[in-house]
This record gives sequence, structure tokens and C-alpha cells, in this order.
Amino acid sequence: MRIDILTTFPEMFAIQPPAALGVSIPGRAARAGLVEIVATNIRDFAANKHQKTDDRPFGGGPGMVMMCQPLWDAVAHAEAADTVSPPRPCTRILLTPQGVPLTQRLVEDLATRPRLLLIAGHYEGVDERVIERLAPLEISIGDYVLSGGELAAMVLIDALVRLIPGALGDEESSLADSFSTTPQDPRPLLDCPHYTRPRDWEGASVPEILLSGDHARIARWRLEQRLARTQARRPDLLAPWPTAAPSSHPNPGVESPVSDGEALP
Ligand code: 6GU
Repeated sequence: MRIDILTTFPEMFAIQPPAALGVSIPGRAARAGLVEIVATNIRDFAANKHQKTDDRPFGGGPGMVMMCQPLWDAVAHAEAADTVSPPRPCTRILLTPQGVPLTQRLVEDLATRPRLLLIAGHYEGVDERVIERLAPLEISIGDYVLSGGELAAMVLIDALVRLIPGALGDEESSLADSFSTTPQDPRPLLDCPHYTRPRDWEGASVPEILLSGDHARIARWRLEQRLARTQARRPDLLAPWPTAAPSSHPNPGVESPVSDGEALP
């Protein structure tokens, strides 16, 4: 899988020397060639003499708006560049608080795509005309405001990389993660509590059942713990699927097309 990021801060995505994605599981996966992470500086495509990528908003107001031209040209460049021929189709994604909420279901869907192009917006926002023409899937990582889409893009990349076969070591598994589901049980549940040695730590012991060696009872206990925790901490996850009016968001979720944006030259 290849993941491109368009950003004005490409150094945030360095693998060597390592930045956030150069360590731990994403770093190991990148070095093993399981994922190719390519950050491109939008500023390199600014056609104006000061290499400006933003300008003041029409209509006034605070902050700056990311301009159409540098972003459009950066997308054209990145999509045409691939290490395989013919170039893989790109799923365009804009990280924005206006997007659909990122969920494990959406991450699982995106992990099946051959190539993602992540656009990290900055400033007050991105000129709506280039968003309309690119028609990206718009994704938010939660109901709070970040200064830019870079950290959100890293959150998405980290969540994706752990689902690539081989990215996790033998000792690790994404199957028991919080929010993971199975075809047998589609409810996203929180994780159960975990314990390791010593059996007694300053008077605090380990639940007896985990020392019993009875694997069937242990599995049942863990499932009960997951259900109880989810009920106590995140009852919303156990609620029936919403039956409210369908969202009128342009990207209703995982069923969205790869991209219906205008083809680039
Ligand atoms: Cl994806 N971007 C920004 N700037 N802020 C956010 C976000 C994204 N998701 C939540 N807050």
C-alpha cells in the first residue's frame, strides 16, 4: 500500500530520521516495505513568486484560506507519480473537522485500498472550489479543532498500518483491539483488562481465573469484561444502529466511492 500526504509540513512525516511514523509499528512496517509513505510539500507547487499556499478569505474574517492552484497541482503531481505501472488509483482524503467521523469500520475499509492520497488542510480551511473539484472523502478524527490536518493524517496512518498483514509481530494482534469486531459479533467492544507478572504487586493480585489455565473460561471472562466495560464506559457503542434521517453529508461513510473527483491531466 502507498500513502501520499500533501502538506506544508512534510518533515512531520519523516521515517528517517524518524518522526512520529518512523518509530514503533508504523516505522517497522515502513522499513519492511509493507507501506510506502510519501510526503509532498504543497509549497513546492505554488506558482506565485513568494511560494504562498494561502490567502485572505473573500468576505473578510479571521485566518487564511488554502489556495486552489498549489493544491490542485500537488495532487496532479502526486497521483501521476507511482513506483508501479500503471499508477494505482488513489483514494483522495481531506482531513477536516467537517468530515465524517473516523471509525475502526472506516479504517478497515481504507486499509483495502491500493493507494491513499491524504490532504492535510491548514489555516481556516481550504478554498471550497478545489474541494469540489477533487471530491475527496472528507474525514474528521473527532469533535475538537486541531491547527492542521497533519496530526489527524498521522492518526489515520497509524490506525491503517496496524491492519496491513505482517505489520504486527507474532506477539501482537489487532483482532482483540478495542472496537475490533468479528463477522460472528459485529458489535464494536472495548478491550478487556490485562495483567502481567508479578502475580502480586504491592498487595494487588491478578484475577484468579487468569491463572486457572482454563482457556474456555478465560475467553468467556474476557468477553464479559469487554461487554461490562463497554456498557459502563461507552453505552453508545451498544445502542442500536441509528435510525435517524440519513446523513446528507457528501461522504456518507464507508460505502463512498473511491473518488468521483474530476480526473487530473
Ligand atoms: Cl481531520 N483536522 C483538523 N484541523 N481538526 C480536526 C480534525 C481534522 N479532526 C478533528 N479536528
